[in-house]
Amino acid sequence: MKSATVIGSPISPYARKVFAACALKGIEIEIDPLVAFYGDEHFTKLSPVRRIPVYRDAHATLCDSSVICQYLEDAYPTPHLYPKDIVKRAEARWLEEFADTRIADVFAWKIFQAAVIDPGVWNRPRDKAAVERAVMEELPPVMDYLEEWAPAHGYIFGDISIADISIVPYFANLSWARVEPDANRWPKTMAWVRRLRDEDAFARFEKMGAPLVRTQIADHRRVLGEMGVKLTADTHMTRTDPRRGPLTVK
Ligand SMILES: N[C@@H](CCC(=O)N[C@@H](CS)C(=O)NCC(=O)O)C(=O)O
Repeated sequence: MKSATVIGSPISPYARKVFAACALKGIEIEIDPLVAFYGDEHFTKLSPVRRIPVYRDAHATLCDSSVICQYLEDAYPTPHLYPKDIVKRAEARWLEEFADTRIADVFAWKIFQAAVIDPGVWNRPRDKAAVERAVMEELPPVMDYLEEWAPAHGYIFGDISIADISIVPYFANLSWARVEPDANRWPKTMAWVRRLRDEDAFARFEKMGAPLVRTQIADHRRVLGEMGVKLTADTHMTRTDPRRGPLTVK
């Protein structure tokens, strides 16, 4: 049995990208559901930029979802998550990069942060105006671009690839911020996203994240344990005060 530990809360789209890759590769994971910003000193040793997810198996301890997914592909080549065709592979990597940067910027750092993270982590009021501004001005160009790539059937490059895995988790965070892009305006994208969110590799972890958004951070482990999630015996979340990591750029 292939097994690994992933440090990272199912609330994080980057963590769910890694969870989905592990699920598709048949890797059984134990989760330390560390919420971003709450890592202790031992976590800083594993992740010097203090970001989740961190992946650990018998051979490696790795930071960064893209590095982790590439490692999983190298270590466990089937099923392939990167298209074999060189051009498609490069395009898939570009879409991964677009997800990790621009989609993250709008969906996570602007919308989800103002709606959920600011009140839940930083004790700041929910900034409805900031959410509305991002939804009106910044979301549409991202959705227009995705609509160019979204397939009418199946997945972007035939089989599920790193492109699908990287993009789709952000839509759950958008739902948790109570934002649903218009399916009439972006029909292909919203149907493709729905198909993937219904797949076990995504749905299972989205189900773990959903209740946590409405749960006190101190109770996350208990709630996940009650859901039957396989948790690590130890946690890197021994602090109760949140701290931003050292990176100022996204
Ligand atoms: N490039 C990283 C980004 C990971 C990331 O930004 N994670 C967020 C949570 S979704 C985090 O840990 N933020 C903590 C911080 O910025 O201090 C990856 O792909 O894993």
